[in-house]
Amino acid sequence: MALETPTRARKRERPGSKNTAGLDLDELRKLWLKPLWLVLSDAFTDEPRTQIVPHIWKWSDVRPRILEAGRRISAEEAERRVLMYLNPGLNGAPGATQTLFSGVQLIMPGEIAPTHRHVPSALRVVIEGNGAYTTVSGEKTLMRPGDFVTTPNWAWHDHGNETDEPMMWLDGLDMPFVLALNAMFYEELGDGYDIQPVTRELDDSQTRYNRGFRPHRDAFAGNYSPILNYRYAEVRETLALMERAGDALSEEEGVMLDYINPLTGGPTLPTIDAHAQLIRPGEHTRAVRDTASRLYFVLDGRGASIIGGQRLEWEKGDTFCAPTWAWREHRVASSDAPAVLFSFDDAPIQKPFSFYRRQALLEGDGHQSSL
Ligand code: 1HN
Repeated sequence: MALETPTRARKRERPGSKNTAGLDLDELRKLWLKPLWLVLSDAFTDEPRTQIVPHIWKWSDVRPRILEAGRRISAEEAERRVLMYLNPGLNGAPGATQTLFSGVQLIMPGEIAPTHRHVPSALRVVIEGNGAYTTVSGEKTLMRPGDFVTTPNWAWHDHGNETDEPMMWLDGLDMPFVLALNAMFYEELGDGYDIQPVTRELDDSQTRYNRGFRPHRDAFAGNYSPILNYRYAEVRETLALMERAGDALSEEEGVMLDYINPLTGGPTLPTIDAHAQLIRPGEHTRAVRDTASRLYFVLDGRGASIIGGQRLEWEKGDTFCAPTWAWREHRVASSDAPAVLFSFDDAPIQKPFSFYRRQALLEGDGHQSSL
């Protein structure tokens, strides 16, 4: 497999890595001391290492189980009725990657998920259902399939379903990152405020900020996007236009767009970047890898991806993850419809510190051989 970094010499064992130099390691251990040179090569690896493994959560497995949870526990009792997507490399710890949490949430007709807030930033992508709401910081939005909804750090948020069908969405949070920093805070708005007061018109933020305008002398000062809901219908229109215009980054990522904070051009949340990409029939994207870990959610269609040498076949509603520095490429059969992948990643955590690196596979035909 053409998996070697092209410019890199083979790794040698570092000279001092086995030399205890006659020191009494037991005595040192009791004093909470240890020679660095014995472990240097485990920590300072040539390239990123991760315990995260590629994995796919099939919607056909998840859907009946979350609906069963819906029969056994109320949204209010659960507070958030979520089945977590666990990475098999994390020994049951919450997290789909080392920084990103994901899961599926269900709200049945007539239910609410009471108002709370927390340090982790969150996003939702609607899987099934039409018209249930999320309210964030006094703005309510009715969510439709494929819509991308943001919930910034420490913003009050509650959900409810006033429709007559179950509502299911994908949750994405930077929770494992916040936990790794021991920076968690959480609180409930409390008695009488299970549903927070709605203080703004429906679609207030979309109308203000998603049209090429901005209120004159705008007072918005968040480090996140002011837009609450990015409509999937608009994403599809833009992807279709980009495809017609032929301005695809076709070789590497198909026709791809980023969800942005219109005030900065940057990501919608300070820790999470989100994207949508169209993979056209017959397309097979060039393998790329970067230091971000990410989750993909299949908005439409079906196809297959090779992630770190592992082939994952996906269809609408499935979620899969790509570990840090794993090559990833996508394909859709010529006989299939175009597919749309939503993805979110932790690149914004890395970029301010110059940790972020990206590479395209240039050898051969630009593809991994799959296992
Ligand atoms: C949370 O607050 C939500 O608000 C969903 O819908 C999933 C997972 C872990 C921690 C908080 C929500 C969550 C969560």
